[in-house]
Amino acid sequence: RLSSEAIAHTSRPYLMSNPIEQGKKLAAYRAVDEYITAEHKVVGIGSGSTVVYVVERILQRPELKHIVYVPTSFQSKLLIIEGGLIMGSIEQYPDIDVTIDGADEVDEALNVIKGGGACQFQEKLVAEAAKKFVIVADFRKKSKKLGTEWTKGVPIEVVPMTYKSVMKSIDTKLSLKPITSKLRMAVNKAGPVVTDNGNFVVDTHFGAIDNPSQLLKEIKLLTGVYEVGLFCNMAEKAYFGEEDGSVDIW
Ligand code: ABF
Repeated sequence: RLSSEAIAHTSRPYLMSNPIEQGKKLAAYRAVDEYITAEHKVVGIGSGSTVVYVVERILQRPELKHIVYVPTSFQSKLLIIEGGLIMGSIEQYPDIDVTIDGADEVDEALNVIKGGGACQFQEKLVAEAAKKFVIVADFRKKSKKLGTEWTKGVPIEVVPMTYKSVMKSIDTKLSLKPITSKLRMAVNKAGPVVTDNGNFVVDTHFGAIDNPSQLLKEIKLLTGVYEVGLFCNMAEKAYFGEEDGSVDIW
């Protein structure tokens, strides 16, 4: 069982009877059961509320206890520690067997928007280090085209002193014009959200994104950009827990 501290660090606003919460759990359990085996040595653990169920399922399978788990955020570290699992760093374990993580929006080509939780840099690092990268999400996250469905826009992590200049570059230098871009503020508005790496986040809405890989390349070239919440050509599978209790697998 996870402690109340670990659970408090997740944004888990619904009760288990809620279909969204049920969807997250269904997707997470199925992905763990199909992707993590006792032969694995190192597994990457994503961030967000769906990943809480990934760790919950791992804890139900004693044969997975010897595996080293690499976190992607402070929240993810807490889940590993509170679950009594073995934790390792990306420096110690640059070769990961499989990483399972959540998403904000996923298209049919498995391009993904991530970073709603401001953890996209470490999430990308741990996803890239993995032989297999798997997404778990509830039914709301499926999208015909990125930027059109359950979207919080594309989160861009920036070096703090560059947030204004990056916003200007986003407005003037990209082939896709943004609809809005805003510095992400803390819930109490007392200051900006600061990432686990000490950076800020600029949330940018583009509307429908026809070519996510191209947009990713263009944003990465802007001075001050640390990482972009677009994950293209990385995921090999995505599990979506549905309202009717089934799991849709892409
Ligand atoms: C992380 O958590 C993020 O990259 C993504 O923004 C978010 C998904 O959260 P949840 O599982 O709570 O919907 O995976």
